[in-house]
Amino acid sequence: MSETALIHSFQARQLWHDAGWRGDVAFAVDDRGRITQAQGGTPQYLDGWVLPGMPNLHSHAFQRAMAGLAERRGPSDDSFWTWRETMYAFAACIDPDTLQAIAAQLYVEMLKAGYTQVCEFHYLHHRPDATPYAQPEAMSLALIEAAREAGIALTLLPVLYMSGGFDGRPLSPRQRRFGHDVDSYLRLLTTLRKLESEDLRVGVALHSLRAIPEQAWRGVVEHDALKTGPVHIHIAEQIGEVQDCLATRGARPVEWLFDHASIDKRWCLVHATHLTESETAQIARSGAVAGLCPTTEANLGDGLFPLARYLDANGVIGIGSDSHISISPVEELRWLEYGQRLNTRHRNVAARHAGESVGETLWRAALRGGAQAADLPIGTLGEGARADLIVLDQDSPLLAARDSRSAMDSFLFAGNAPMVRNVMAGGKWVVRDFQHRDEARIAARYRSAVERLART
Ligand code: NGQ
Ligand code: ZN
Repeated sequence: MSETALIHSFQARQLWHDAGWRGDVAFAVDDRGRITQAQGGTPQYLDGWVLPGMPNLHSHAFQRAMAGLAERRGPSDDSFWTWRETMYAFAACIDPDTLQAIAAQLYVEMLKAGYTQVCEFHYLHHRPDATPYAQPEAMSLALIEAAREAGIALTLLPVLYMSGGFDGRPLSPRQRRFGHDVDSYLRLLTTLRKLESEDLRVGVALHSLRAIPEQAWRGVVEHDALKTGPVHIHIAEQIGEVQDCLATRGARPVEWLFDHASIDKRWCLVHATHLTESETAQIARSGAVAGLCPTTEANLGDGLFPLARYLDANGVIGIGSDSHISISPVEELRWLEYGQRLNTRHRNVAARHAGESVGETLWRAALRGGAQAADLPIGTLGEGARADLIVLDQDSPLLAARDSRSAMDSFLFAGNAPMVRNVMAGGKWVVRDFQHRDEARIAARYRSAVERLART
């Protein structure tokens, strides 16, 4: 076979670039699933709005199967902390096969919704009794396999989780299966890094400041293993966490973090909800990504991120679906904007300059920040990038009579039925006419897995 036979050519009626929509754009995809300048045969015409797929920078896959199971009021005032107890009880029932079944279903749903990459913030490492699996990386492998089945790019972030509170207290019985000492964690990281490929990046996650004892901190953040690749951490999500940090460490979480690590573009600060003005400016200046998860933050009653101030300081944002109460970049971005509108009683908050579109501003920002947090060549359809794209449904009545000034806002604000019709991930059509290539089998396996869980 000649080399050109492996190049697939496309012609898009409208293609999204960082600078906006462009009409009648030709592009090609090579056999590695990357965008190439080279030319292939007759182009396939994409008769719709074509956008780079969205990276999902924060996921705890197993939590998808408990979506909707924590919405009934308990005996006391419900909060993030009571939700966490429900989540821990649920986490105790997940084994590698169940995790793979849940994650594959989740990743299929992500692709159908327009996410073409996911960062897994993965801490469910050991058996429920906290002993390691025969293969200590068994749970990580379940996630890798699920991503392969679904066809989504994965940034796996094995989580270091050492203590159960800011005072360095030991993990509670239900947290013990998450735990590592630094050496066993580094062994896991080394094993997983050997598996890196075009579709799999391995980074580092520190669960939170409260999960790393103060005396272990320096050894961890200064370790060579953290000198390259992405580093993600949960931070300042709840007021209780800010108060505990002040009480035990004499500083607010973001303040403490910046005083005890060199925070730069490799870092993703997940949630970063409760910030002072100077913390907001500091994150923006550092170039780190603020990993926003608006539907989860709403569901858990976290609070609202200071979006306007942060964007004015040129802060980098990305979005994640976190607890997976909702799987849709559209809904994340819509909630991000609507939270700000409800809070400020103004409109078009994310658009900081007259004439700017909210939808375009947010999609563009989340592509850029998501790609940075994922540390993969994604988020653009430029030369060498992964061919990760979504094609909107040209038959959707909501897109009728829309032009390049209005299409993105109609996509993000007007749709209830999904408008994502076709999805290419790594150069392969994984979703065609709203159907994932393997959705029936993956859904059937998911159904039996959750039915099994419901009986335990
Ligand atoms: C998690 N989720 O690790 O899944 C956390 C809850 C914690 C969110 N923070 C546990 N949304 O923060 O301790
Ligand atoms: Zn999280």
